[in-house]
Amino acid sequence: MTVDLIPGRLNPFVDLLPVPPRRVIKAPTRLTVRLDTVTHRFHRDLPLSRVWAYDGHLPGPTIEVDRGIQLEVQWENHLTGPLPVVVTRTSFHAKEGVPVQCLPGRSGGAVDADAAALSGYAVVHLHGAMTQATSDGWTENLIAPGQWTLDTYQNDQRGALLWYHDHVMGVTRFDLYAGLAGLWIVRDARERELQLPEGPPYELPLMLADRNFDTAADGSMSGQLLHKTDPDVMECFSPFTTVNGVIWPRVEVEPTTYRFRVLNGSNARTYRLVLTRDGQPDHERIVQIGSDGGLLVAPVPIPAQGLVLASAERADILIDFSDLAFGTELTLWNNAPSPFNGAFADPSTADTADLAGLLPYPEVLRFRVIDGRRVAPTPRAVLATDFHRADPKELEDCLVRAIALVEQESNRVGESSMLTMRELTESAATEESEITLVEVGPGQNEQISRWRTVATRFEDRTNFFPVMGRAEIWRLINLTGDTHPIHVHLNAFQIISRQPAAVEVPDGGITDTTTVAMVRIGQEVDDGINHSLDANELGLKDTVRVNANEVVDILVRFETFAGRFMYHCHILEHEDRDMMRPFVVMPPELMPFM
Ligand SMILES: [Cu+2]
Repeated sequence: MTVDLIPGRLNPFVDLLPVPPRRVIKAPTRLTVRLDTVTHRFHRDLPLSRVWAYDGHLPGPTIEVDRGIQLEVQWENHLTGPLPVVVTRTSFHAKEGVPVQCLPGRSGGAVDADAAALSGYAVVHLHGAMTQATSDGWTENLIAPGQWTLDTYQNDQRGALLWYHDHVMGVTRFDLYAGLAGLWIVRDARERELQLPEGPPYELPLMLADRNFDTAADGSMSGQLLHKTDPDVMECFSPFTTVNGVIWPRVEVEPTTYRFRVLNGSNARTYRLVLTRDGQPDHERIVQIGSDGGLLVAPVPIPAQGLVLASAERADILIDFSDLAFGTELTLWNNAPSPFNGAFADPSTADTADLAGLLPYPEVLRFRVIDGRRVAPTPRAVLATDFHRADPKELEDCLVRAIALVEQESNRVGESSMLTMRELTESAATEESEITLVEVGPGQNEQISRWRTVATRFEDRTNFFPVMGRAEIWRLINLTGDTHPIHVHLNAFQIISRQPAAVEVPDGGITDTTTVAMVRIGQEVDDGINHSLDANELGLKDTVRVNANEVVDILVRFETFAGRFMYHCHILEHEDRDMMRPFVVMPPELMPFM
């Protein structure tokens, strides 16, 4: 099957990569950012699209602020309805052998009238920020069109690429898809000591996001944004990859080193980015220096298979073009199938469409070398100096909280599954247990613990009251067949371990309130997934991929701000129903009164 079967092909690499406008903040101040309905062109050959955007730009302006500079933002909601996205769910998965999610147009799906009636309620969350609870964008604290809110951002954290986006309860997937996302960069002294490029032309943000469009009566693509799902796949995986709001752009680079701040801002699609020259992977020229929470301890190569970024993950990478002749072209491709489960793919075929993997167009971005300064600064061997990996001693006395990632099929025909994060509590021997965890120790000794479900839905009672300043281990147990990028608000965390697990869920084991499973941690499953941590996952993270057949332990420690926050899956279709839960950080002195 070739991509020629798919109507609506656009020419790749014709538009230049746009750079969102910058707001560079050097002193404490108050900014006003409007949420507006505007038009935007996603590709030279597409009509204008109606979108919702911050300050009229898609993505919104990049806010760049020095560490410790407090910024107030007055978010003014001037959105006008209806939602600038047609939302549809088709009744079939494939059409003439092509999955309908690979095609533009509604594919016979009815328009979701509830989504069409959305008028523009909004709430802004700054992802990756240590923000006081009242400004963290609690999912239910909405502002209507015509209203505004004033939020305070301390920016007192490591230099890092953050991003701000909408977080409205139940419809985050539509509001981000409509365009409500922008970048936020905290800069600190350490990265200046390292003389890393700061700002264009040598530092460029790359916000990736997949989009689809409706078709006009003549079958041509209209600019109308389209969020389409089908009975087999509840997540929206759209065929066209945008970078900074433009489909498959081209960037002209001088023969020197560039710094790219990469974010996967897609609803659901995972990217595994492969850079090729003359059709062959060319990864030696890339080093990764940072991840979600800022600089790594040392530069690392990207994984040989490609740089994997699930929704909301970020990478700070340097690409050295200094050895390349004028006119040389390099291409960035995506070779991650959707839905993604962590399985390998061959990087040498990254330029090939994979319809079964809902990847009709693997193109992402083209680099073209032009004249300019020819310099190759040597990357420094030591990057972060304020961070060390937790040693096993530090973990010994930590409280362990366990969370199961669970898919529950709907009992109503045609309705998509529910995904939930089920908080577990260890059962006493006398109680009925549901999840049995078997850990295989070094001496093949089996350690068995039993757990039962205490919360399944967002509205269920709050169970997590972490004490401020005290480290905890959160154990994420994946009972589903897909990768879930789990995001924790407030402080960044360390990933302690990613372990294979053999998971058995008996028929009928998942109900509204119970979760029955046998999970053997450490037992390899022949699933083609490398269940180990990549070198680029050893820094500070705020979003962690939990692949199929996997248990991931993260070390969290909340500091500075008390209050009510959230953690959730960052596949927006999962977050919206209902993979999200609250937690409350309490200062230790209040614990006796709780
Ligand atoms: Cu998920």
